[in-house]
Amino acid sequence: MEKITKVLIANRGEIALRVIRACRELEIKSVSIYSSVDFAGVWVRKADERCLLEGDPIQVYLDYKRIVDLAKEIGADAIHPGYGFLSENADFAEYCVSQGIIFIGPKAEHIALFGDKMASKIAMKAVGVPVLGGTDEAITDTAEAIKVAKEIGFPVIIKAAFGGGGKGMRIVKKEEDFVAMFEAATKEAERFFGKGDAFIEKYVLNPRHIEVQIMADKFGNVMHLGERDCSIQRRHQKVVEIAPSPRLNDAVRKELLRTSKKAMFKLGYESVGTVEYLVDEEDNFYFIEMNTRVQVEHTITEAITGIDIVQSMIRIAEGEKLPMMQEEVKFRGYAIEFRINAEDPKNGFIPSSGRISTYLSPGGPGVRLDSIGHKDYYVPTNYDSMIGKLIVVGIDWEGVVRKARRALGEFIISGIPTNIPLHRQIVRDEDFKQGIFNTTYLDKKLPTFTLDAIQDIAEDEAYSESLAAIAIALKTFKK
Ligand code: MV4
Repeated sequence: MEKITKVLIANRGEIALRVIRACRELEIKSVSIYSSVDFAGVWVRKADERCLLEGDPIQVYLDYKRIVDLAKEIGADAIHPGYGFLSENADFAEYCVSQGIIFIGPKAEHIALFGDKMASKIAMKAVGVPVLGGTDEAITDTAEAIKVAKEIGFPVIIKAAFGGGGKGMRIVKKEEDFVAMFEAATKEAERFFGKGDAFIEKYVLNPRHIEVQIMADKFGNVMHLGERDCSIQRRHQKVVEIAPSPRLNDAVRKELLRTSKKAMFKLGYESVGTVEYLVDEEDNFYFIEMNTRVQVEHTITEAITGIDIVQSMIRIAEGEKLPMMQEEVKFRGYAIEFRINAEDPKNGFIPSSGRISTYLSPGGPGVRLDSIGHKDYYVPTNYDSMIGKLIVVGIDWEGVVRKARRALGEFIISGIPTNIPLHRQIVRDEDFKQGIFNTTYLDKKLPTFTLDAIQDIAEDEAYSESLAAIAIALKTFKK
C-alpha cells in the first residue's frame, strides 16, 4: 500500500475537473497544471493547487519530463494522465516510475503493447479473443498483401499499426485500388504518427462499435463493468455513447464480457482499460483495439453501476484490492452520454470559439453534467472542441430517451454555436428511439436533420416561452 496524498493532473478541461472531484472525495490534494490560454479554466480554480506552464499551449501538456519534475518539486506523489495528451505514452509512464512518481494507470508494458494495433491483435488472439482475418505483420510486400486480400475477399481495410481516430485508415473495395490506397494510408500514418506500419483486415460492413470496461488491481483480480455502444460517431469522433447497448443479443453480451475479462486476466493487466470490438450484422464480434486509459464515456458505466471509475483507478494505484467481487456488480437501467462540443452544426461542425453569453444547465432526476462551460467562459481554439458531457440515466430505454429530450431542451448555451441541436435531432429520431443504429447511423441521418437551434427549441413550446422569459429577465437584470 502506498497512500497517495497529492495528485498532479497532467491534463485539462472536463477530465481534469473529473479527477479533482475524485481526489476531493478521497481527501487527496489535487494540483492542476495549466497553459497561458487556460488560466481562467474552472478546473484550474477548483484544484487545491495550480501551476502555470509557460510555453506553447499544447506542448506544455505533452512535455512529460517537465511535468514529472514539477510533480517532484511540489511534493505530488502521483500523476493522473486523464485521456488524450500523455495518457497512452508508455515512455511517460516509465519515466514516472523511474522518478518515484506513481502513474495512475496501467503498466507501461501494456500501454506500449496496446499502442501497436498489430501487436495488440496478436496478443489478444493468443488469449482467446476473436480477431479479424488479414495480415499478421506490417505490409512490406504489396503483392503479398493483395494475395491475402483476395483470400479473405474484398472489401478490406488498411489500418495504421500506430494510428488512431481513423487516420492511416483506408477501405479498399477493388484490387486495382489497393496499391494507391496502401501508399496513401502509410504516408498519412507516417505524417501523423511518425510510423507508417500498416496491416489489412477483412472489412466488416455496417458494424456496431461495442466496448467493454475492464478494471483490474495489482493482485490479479479482474472485473468487467459491462459494455458501451459507441456506434454513433462522426468522422471517428464519438458523439453519443450508451450503456448497455440497447439491442445487443444477451448471449453475445455475455460472451463479449467473459472473453474480455479472461483476456485481461491472462495478460496480467492492471488499472482500468477498455476493449473495443466491432459487432457485425450476424452478431459476430471482433477485437479492434484496447484503450489503456480512462475514456471520455466512462461516465455512463458509472451511472448504471454506481462505481466511481476514477476513484477506483486511484485506489488501485495505491495498491488496494478491487472494492468488490464481480457478482456484486449490479447493472441497473440505461445511461446515455451526449458530448457537448463547441462546433457549428450549420457549418460542417467546424470548431467554434469565443465567449459563452448564456449558459443554462439542465438538471433534475437522472441528469449529470460534467462540464467546464459557464457564462462568460471563453472557449479557446487551441484544444479539442468538447466542453462537457451531458449524461442521463433511467430504468428503461424508452424512459431514458424521453429524459434526454427533456434535459437537452433545458440545456441552453449561446454566444458560440454548439452541437446541442444535433443531439436534439438524434433523440427525436425514430431509429434512435428504437435503438436501431450502427456506425453508419450519423452518415445516413445527418442529411435528414434540421440543425437550426431556434427551430428545434420552438418545438418544445413549453420551454420556448419559459426560456424567452428567462432571456428577458437576464437582459433586464444585466442592465
Ligand atoms: C473497422 C471497420 C470495419 N472493418 N475494421 C477502427 C477504428 C475506429 N475508429 C473505426 N474502425 C473501424 N474498423 C474493420 N475490419 C470499421 C471501423 C469504423 C469506421 C471505419 C471507417 C469509417 C468510419 C468508421 C466508424 C466506426 C468504425
